[in-house]
Amino acid sequence: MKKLNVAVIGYGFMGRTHSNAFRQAPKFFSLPCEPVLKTVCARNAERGAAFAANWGFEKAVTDWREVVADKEIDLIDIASPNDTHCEIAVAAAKAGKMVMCEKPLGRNAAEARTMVDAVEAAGVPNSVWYNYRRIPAVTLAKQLIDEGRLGRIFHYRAKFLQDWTISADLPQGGEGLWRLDVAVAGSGVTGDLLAHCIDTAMWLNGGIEEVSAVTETFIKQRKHTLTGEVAPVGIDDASLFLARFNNGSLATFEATRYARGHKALYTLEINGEHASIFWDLHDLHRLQWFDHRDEGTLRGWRSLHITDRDHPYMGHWWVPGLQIGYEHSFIHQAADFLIAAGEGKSAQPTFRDGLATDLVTDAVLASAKNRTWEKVG
Ligand code: SOE
Repeated sequence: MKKLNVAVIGYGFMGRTHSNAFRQAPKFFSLPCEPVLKTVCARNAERGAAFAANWGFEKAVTDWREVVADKEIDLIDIASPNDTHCEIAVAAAKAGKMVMCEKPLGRNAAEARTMVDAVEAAGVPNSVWYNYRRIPAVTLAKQLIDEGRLGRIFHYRAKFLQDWTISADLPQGGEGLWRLDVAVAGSGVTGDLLAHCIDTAMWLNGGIEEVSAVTETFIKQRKHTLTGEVAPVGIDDASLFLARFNNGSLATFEATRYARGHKALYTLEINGEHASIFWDLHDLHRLQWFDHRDEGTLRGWRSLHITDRDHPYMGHWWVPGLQIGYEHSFIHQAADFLIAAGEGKSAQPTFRDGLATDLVTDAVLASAKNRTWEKVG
């Protein structure tokens, strides 16, 4: 089988999810090419070497420019902090490489647009890792909506709640904590958590027309890991917004890292004329479904266990009734990407889809700052 040489840039949490995805995808999916974990790029040489040995990369390098210049590399997968995405993606596309990028695509829409221009000018397959689209229950929700089973959509409701930054002693910046450093991350929960909610929402329910947002930074100063100095915190700790979709439905979105007790509670609910859907990341293999057309005496919320061979992606896994998990959403995306790339195509969400999300997050931040409704650019 044709080999496709992969370089992964970054060796943190996302470096692991992506590397695992490329390792597992060919074992469970029939792919047009075999991904080969050629090179991992890590700023810390020792950690990079350990990562390479653990995941089976042929080598580790410390400068991403080496993999861009390496003629053997076919696909560059960016799993490094947000401030590196744009420069690496543009260079990779110019070198004719396929490019995958961890979300959010850019720190803002201007960066994302530069990245879209680069991959589209080069004509290279691309994709952004908004992994929750490929949780089978969420993919099934998309199918049910596209089949028109909900009828006209009235409401969309999404939340992404965490609690890991409540302590005022937590520093900002550096490995693991760059998400708190606005220069690196671009924004706080808006780009990190709401971006997931927005990506799924626009996939399921179409484009967002306008938003009205409020954000808050609860802890105003934190020590910076790299300088040792106490510095102002520039990220949003919580971000909430109202939205109107192009299809006329109304939405509420909320993301925070200050919801004590919630670790990664991503929930979404859609209310249509005939039916409603509810999904919860903490119970990710279930889709809650209510259909008003059911016989009155038996009408009620059904809890669908998404483990059957008829359900999206599940025919590739074990036997009906046995669940899969979070990491499988990345495996599904790697498989979908490699299948599309085999035909020279991109896999959704493409860089252009990633830009659409960044345009909404920019509008959310502008709305919160200006205290106005903002049209999505
Ligand atoms: C933040 O804690 C984070 O790891 C995000 O960066 C991921 O995108 C999200 O899926 C889980 O939470």
